[in-house]
Amino acid sequence: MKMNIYSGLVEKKLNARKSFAVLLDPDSVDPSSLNSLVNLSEKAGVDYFFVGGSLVLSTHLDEVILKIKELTDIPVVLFPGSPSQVSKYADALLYLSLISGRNPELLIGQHVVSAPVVKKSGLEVIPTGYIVVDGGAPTTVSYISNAAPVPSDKNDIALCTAMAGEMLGMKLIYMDAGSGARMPITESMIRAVAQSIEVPLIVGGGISDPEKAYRNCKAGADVIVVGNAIEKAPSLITEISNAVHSVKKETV
Ligand code: 1GP
Repeated sequence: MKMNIYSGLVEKKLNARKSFAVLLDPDSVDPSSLNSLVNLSEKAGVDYFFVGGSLVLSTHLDEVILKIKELTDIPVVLFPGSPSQVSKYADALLYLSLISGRNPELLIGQHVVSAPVVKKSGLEVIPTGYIVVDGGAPTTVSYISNAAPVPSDKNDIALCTAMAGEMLGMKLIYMDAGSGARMPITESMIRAVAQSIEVPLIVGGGISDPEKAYRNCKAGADVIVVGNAIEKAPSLITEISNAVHSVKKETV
């Protein structure tokens, strides 16, 4: 099994280097916006493209990924909202198990159904414990998952969930307040979780300014994911990338 993306993440964590991932929802990007988003990302030193969405109504996932690949070497990581969002053209797949929920379909059921397709894809598969945290409004992910999010002030629940995920073998923990969340995850929750696990920690949902991205990294996030805010204001790509990469080892 390939482990290039994951070993890169682990190495960066060891060196306290933070990463910035731009989330692209295939439903929201058209060829011209994709072109400029990729160019901006390339110039800004973005580390990864995460591609996926809770719904993905469009059928051009392969096309979007091939286009990104044509324009840049920035790795493409699938962040699928459903088993249909698998493309062999990506570099890796976050194999998400919704460990904050109690919906067996999203813990293991859909994985069983999609396992042969995922295996055949040849993708680097990264087992990821997905923790949805209340972001102040019902988001697509909380509705679709039919699972209650972790209350935003219950750090203990989040950290115990992350610890359990790590001990079950998850290689990444992804804490998400949901796309367009009104309240991004608090730094105190990020800190509590980061101090309880050794695997890299991804944080996303409702991050809309470079200061918040910076504070999240200082609190222990290893990868910051931003989608919604960038769709509205693409120039944020440069600002957030600079903020994330300015967090250096000695300041963490
Ligand atoms: C959502 O974590 C991602 O699943 C990113 O959220 O779109 O709010 O940046 P935003």
